[in-house]
Amino acid sequence: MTTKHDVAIVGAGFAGMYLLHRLREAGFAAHVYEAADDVGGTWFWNRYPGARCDSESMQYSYSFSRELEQEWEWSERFATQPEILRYLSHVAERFDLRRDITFGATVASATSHAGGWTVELESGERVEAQHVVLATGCLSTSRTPDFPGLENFAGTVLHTGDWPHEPVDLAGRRIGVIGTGSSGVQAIPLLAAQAESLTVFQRTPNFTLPARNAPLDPVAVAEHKGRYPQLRDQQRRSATGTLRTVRPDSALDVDDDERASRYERGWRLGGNAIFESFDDLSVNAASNDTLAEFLRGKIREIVRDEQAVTALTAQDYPVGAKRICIGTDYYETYNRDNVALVDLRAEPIEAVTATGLRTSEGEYELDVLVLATGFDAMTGSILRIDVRGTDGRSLREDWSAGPHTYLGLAMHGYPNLFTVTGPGSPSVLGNVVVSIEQHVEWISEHLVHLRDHGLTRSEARLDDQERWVAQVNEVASQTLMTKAASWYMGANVPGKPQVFMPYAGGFAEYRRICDEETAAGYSGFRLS
Ligand code: N01
Repeated sequence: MTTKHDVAIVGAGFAGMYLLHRLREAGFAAHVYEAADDVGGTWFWNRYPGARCDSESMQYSYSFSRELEQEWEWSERFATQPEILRYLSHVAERFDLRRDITFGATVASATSHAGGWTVELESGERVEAQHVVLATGCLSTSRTPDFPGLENFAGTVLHTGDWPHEPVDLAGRRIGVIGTGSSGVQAIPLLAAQAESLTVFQRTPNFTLPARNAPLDPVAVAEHKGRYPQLRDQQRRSATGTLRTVRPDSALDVDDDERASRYERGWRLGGNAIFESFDDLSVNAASNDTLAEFLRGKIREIVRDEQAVTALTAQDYPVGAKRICIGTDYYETYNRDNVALVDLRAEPIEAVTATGLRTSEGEYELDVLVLATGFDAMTGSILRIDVRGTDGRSLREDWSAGPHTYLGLAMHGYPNLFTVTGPGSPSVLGNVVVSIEQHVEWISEHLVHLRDHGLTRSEARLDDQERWVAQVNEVASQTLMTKAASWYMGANVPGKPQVFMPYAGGFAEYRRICDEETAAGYSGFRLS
């Protein structure tokens, strides 16, 4: 027997969960297919020590339910992974979502036909749906580089993006970590505190800002909750989906004392506050250099070992061109006696051996190897599914030179298929929950429009799509974001096309464009 839905949703993270709720409310028969055993998406898998969000909890949460946002109590400024997972589990309970989610269901393929889509699960089960929405997440396909000899390692190999659910005893072990992006930066201080020794293998130094995480003050929380409607609205009308207020001048327009004082303030406030200092840090290389120098100065102040300082300050790209890291005691950890930093630019990895890791300088003996090596970002989770559009065309082939979408929401040649926070949308460049809510609402409204007008098919027009791709590239080229080998560019996956994937024009502008599309009766789509 084949199961039939109006809408099949892939993924039960923040996006799939809200979409299910929204579509149900609109009267659609929607069902979610989720590979994991429960809700949570990226927050289900990323259970490494220290995992927490770098957007503030009062802002990184659903705004669609007044009751939900009033009743949920966040405990810290930046919520830990377990707390976010508890929140999502609470949301699933509160809105009775699990009854329409099949867990342990990995989608293998999705094939378009005249009546909609056939979705096939890895189990062989087939599902029919008029529409499919890929709510598969931007950072959910973890990536293990092809290290020679990895399979020979006699110790334990762990990936931050696929951390075991049972406790891992790391006490007194000799641990090696490869990778110093956001995941590595969060895990390293906690691993160092447990390990006999911790060796960090760094290829590219990052810029890390102090989180200044703290328990939330109940008075401030009550005040925030009292103003939630207004503050959520402010987030929606911002460039980054946050309450950040950026000073409207250039880092080059003020004298050295004023510049240093603004950066000091941002450093003291923690999180991303330092980006409030000036409005040209992401577009003006000379302004950006002043921030880079300030941050290198902080590293020199904190870290005592000269060799470590040299490796940690050797960034050769603008601040923010690789995603900024938010850490707690990250640089301080290099002052511990049991921590060593290995600069892979000076001594590249040759192989993983049975007993450790060998670089060009020799072998480091290890019991545990932690891979904080990131994700096949933005396109990985979409292309893991064999998506076939009209006339059997393949999304993997169509995107072989980089993703082409219309507004990061839909693709020409793939009618009735939608993506949440897909490439070509702002998604990862801000508070992703705000982006998710906007996409979910746009898609739901679009499906209601189709139903109300007796339409069964919606396909992005090729010329509008190509215009959007050009616009995404044009906007990115006006920023400094393309000036690093980052996962935004697909540069972390060998062989992946190097194009800047998210829309860098800001969330508010993007929302305006999407609203315009709706107001124009979806002129960028062929509806029939
Ligand atoms: O992954 P990454 P991540 N040999 O790709 C190194 C979000 N996130 O999991 O820079 C040696 O950033 C690689 O080196 P290089 C957030 O958006 C959010 O840390 O390619 N090293 C890099 O140092 C974030 O940006 C939160 O030279 C290799 C590291 O591995 C995104 O997820 C927390 C290598 C990978 O860094 C991804 O973060 C965690 C190789 N072959 C994640 N291959 C919060 O909200 C890779 N590396 C706080």
